[in-house]
Amino acid sequence: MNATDIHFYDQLLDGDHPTMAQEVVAGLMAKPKFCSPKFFYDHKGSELFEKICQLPEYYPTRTEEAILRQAVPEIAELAGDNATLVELGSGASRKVRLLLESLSVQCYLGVDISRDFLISSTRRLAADYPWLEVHAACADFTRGLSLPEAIRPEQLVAFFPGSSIGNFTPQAAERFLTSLHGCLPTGSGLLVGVDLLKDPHLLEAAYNDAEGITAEFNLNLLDRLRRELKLDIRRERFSHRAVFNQRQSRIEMHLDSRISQVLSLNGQSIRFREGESIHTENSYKYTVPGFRNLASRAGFESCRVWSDDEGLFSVHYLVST
Ligand code: AVI
Repeated sequence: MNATDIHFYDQLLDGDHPTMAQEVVAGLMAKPKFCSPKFFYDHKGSELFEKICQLPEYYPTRTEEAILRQAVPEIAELAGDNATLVELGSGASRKVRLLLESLSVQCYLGVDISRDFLISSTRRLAADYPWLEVHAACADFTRGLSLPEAIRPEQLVAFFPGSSIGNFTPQAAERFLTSLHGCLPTGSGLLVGVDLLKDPHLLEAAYNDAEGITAEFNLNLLDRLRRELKLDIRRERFSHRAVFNQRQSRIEMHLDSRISQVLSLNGQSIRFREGESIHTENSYKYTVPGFRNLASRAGFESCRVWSDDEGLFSVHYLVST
């Protein structure tokens, strides 16, 4: 194996799942209309998300990184020797470098839905850490995680950073953690980043940045549907909106139709009233005890929680019981 070799598994087409076109049509025919945020992440969407992570208004990334940097000696102790690190939604695999530099890790598996992005990021990891055995699985882990046979089940630590858990509803997050619990041996670790409930002004600013990158990220979804599903949907006919829903404790992202319009997809007519929205993302914000309770209902015991001085973000080390 040379330094840039990775073990690659394409799991996206495994199993009998609806296609992207079927999922999108069902969402656009529903009332209210929605589209899963997992479809944000084509190559351009993944690049835009990396830009969001650098924005001054988007505090989660830098706050989580600072927490991880401080907590890494304790995380190393909890993870033990020769761990296998499984990163869910690995994206650019940037934060995991903090762990690879300090933990005793033998094997890494990155799991992401964005194929090219996953391959290039994991190849960079393999080149930068020649001692590391690098695996990459292109998969929609929102449907559950399937560990490739080559992954040793001992000493597993799953890493789910960035508060991506917040993009599930709390019920779906509990189901997801329960299914993760089912495929991790007892005693496995789960290091998960969870964004915290805070002043709604700070939250809304994080999803309405001055440069308009988040708007671009949201609207890029329409470009993707236009290109990949041959849907006559035009970005200039929609606008980005992000608001905090206090009752549900979540930021909602929407694409609002600027006009009344009719689209046709797979022989179906999809009608929009002026102002009608496609709900594209929820980003739930938790309290530390609220998230701990959710994790415990899914079979994970809380070992340690770290957060920043301002209480913006939390990182939990959970153990599968
Ligand atoms: C990936 N996920 C945790 C981000 C979030 O904050 O919900 C996605 C995002 N959407 C807009 N900005 C960032």
